[in-house]
Amino acid sequence: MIRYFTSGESHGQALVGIVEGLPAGIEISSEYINRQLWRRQQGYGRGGRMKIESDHVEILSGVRFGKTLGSPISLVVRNKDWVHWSDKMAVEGNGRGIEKISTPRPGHADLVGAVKYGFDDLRNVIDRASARETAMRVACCTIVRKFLETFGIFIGSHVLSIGTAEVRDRRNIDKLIKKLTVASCGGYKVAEEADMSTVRILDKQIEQKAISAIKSAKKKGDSLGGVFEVIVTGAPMGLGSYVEYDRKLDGQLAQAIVSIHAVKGVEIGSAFANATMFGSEVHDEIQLGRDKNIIRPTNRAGGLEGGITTGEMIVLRGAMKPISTLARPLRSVDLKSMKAVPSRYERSDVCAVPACSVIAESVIAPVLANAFLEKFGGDSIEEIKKRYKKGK
Ligand code: EPS
Repeated sequence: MIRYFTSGESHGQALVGIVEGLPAGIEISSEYINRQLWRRQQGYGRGGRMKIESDHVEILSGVRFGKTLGSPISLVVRNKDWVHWSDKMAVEGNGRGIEKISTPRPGHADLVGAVKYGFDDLRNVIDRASARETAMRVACCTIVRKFLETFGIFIGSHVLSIGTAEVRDRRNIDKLIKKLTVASCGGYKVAEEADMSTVRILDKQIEQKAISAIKSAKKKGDSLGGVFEVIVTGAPMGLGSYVEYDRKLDGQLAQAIVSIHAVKGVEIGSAFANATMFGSEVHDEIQLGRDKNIIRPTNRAGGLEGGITTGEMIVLRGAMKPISTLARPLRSVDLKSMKAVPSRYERSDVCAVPACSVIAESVIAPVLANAFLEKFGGDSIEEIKKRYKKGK
């Protein structure tokens, strides 16, 4: 089983990660991980912090001469902003003279986190609850992603909406996705195409609308969320299981996506549209192809039936709520004086949906890889390759 842990505060010295359970022999380099870290930092609507950081990973252990050893892999991404925060976020000392934050932002973890852990300074919550943590998640998951790519499984994503700027007529983008996914590395191709847009939207008109929406939200001191779509190509039939609730791959994928900061909804295939139709209009018929092979002319199920991959493209959507740090304050309460006050503002992004789509690509990799290892597992890439060839 692949597991990973991250540690680190947003304005602390560094983010640290450990990935454990990967087989030996995966080719990996810091350069490869850095590319994904760079992708996560892009997107129109991000705040001043992204001008400070240029995330680079250091691989400290678990890799030798460019290949994984099967042992735990440890990673570090240093926070450049730390130099401005070394007093406020010091590991040693007693914090005397450092201003305490006592006004929680509605929608953030500030209030519930402080009550839960008994803090009188919300900074203790803010810094770990920050989405900065996703930089290390992406770093850890990129190694897992490389493992999947070795077996022809490629993950990509694009953004469907930001605020009310939404791709409603999917015909053109579906055509484009179809064209791009003919290639064996289809998921990668979709990601590459979306990367060419600053908001990762494949429809040019909606892209412009989304950029304008972010601009006007920024002017108003407001923020925006949106919906992104993740696709996976090359996943064979039979990953996951229906036999027990916690082995259902759809449930596991949904958990991974909702675990991303500010993601509050997930959809598998065209689940919400399916719920408005008759069964006869929804279910993907089973037909015989030219070589008497089984084919599925449609994929409304999003590549998953009974918690198991069908061999079709996996399609997942996530809904990100608007960022909860607002320049235009909402009503809040000062927890020290217990008086009504406007919520606090600190530097933040206006919209991070494009970044979120890249994070979603990453966090589903361990879920898929674990299901893959369960079926074709082994201790080294060579061993797994043999089993995959036989069992596919
Ligand atoms: C975040 C607030 C902002 C974002 C941050 C997430 O950081 P800061 O408070 O330093 O301006 O930029 O995202 C990142 C730093 C990142 O690397 O994605 C928050 O409160 O979640």
